[in-house]
Amino acid sequence: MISELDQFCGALKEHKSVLVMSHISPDADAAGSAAACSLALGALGIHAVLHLPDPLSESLLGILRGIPFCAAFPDEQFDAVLCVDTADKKRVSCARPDILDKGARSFNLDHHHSNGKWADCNYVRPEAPASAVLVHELFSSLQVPLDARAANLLYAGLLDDTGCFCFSNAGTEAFSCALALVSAGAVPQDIANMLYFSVPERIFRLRAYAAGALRCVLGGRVAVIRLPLAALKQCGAGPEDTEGLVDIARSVSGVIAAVLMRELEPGLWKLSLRSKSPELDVHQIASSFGGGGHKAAAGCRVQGSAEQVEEAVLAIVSAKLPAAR
Ligand SMILES: [Mn+2]
Repeated sequence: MISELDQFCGALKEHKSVLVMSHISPDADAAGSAAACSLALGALGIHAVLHLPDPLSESLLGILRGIPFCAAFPDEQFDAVLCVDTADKKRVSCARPDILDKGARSFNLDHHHSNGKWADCNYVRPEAPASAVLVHELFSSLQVPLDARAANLLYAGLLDDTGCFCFSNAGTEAFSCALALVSAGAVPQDIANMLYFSVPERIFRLRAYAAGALRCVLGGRVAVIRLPLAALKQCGAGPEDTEGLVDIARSVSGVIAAVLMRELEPGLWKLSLRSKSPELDVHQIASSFGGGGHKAAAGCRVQGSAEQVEEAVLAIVSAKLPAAR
């Protein structure tokens, strides 16, 4: 029997030119996995262009060093588009999103629970700890040898999506993939240095602000951080600098659910939700606001004043909190 992955790869190989993209505000798994896909297709002689239009943090630019990509929409025709780590068609980051409806065959490779297999061809495995793991499988299905460059890109995605192998998705699949990537030449120390130990000063100002703004509610089991637009401005930081800030709330002892509320524009908030308990599914909470993600990490957008948004989300969180032990 031909596997879902082999079918996906077989269909992908039929194309001569492929535009490779990922999701809005890409993280290391999105950017690293998409970049590795472009290398795999290139190795097969397919013309693959990596398109990353969103602003990228210094860390991600470090991970992508030496990998060609374009921020502006490439002025050429593609017979296929490959979207990596993107649960929803509306979340594809593309300078010309109409390409998804213009006849090019669409491919969707992802590990989000909320992925509704929205493309013409889909390889979606929600139990995979990172899209990087799926791209690693794609290399073997396409019979493309994994070189150190691709291994480093994928290792960055795997490391980041498993919270440095700290989250509930850090199981045997994550570790066996890590072993394969390191065997193929990924250098964990280099990737950790780029992703976690090259933090610009403005981000420390932002972290200091976030730590100061932290409040523990609902008996200390939920931590909330509000990040209004003015705070970003005050720290000289941009939206791409807020990645990982929710971990300050998650790190507090006794906290089961962490909520980062970031103001996108007056009256509109982006919520990042994290759960430390297998009994609390934050994907469910995010979906009740039209968002999504994973059981332990999810996000959504909510309209209203800071007080209204916090009250609305805490009402749902408190209803779903597992009983205190
Ligand atoms: Mn991912």
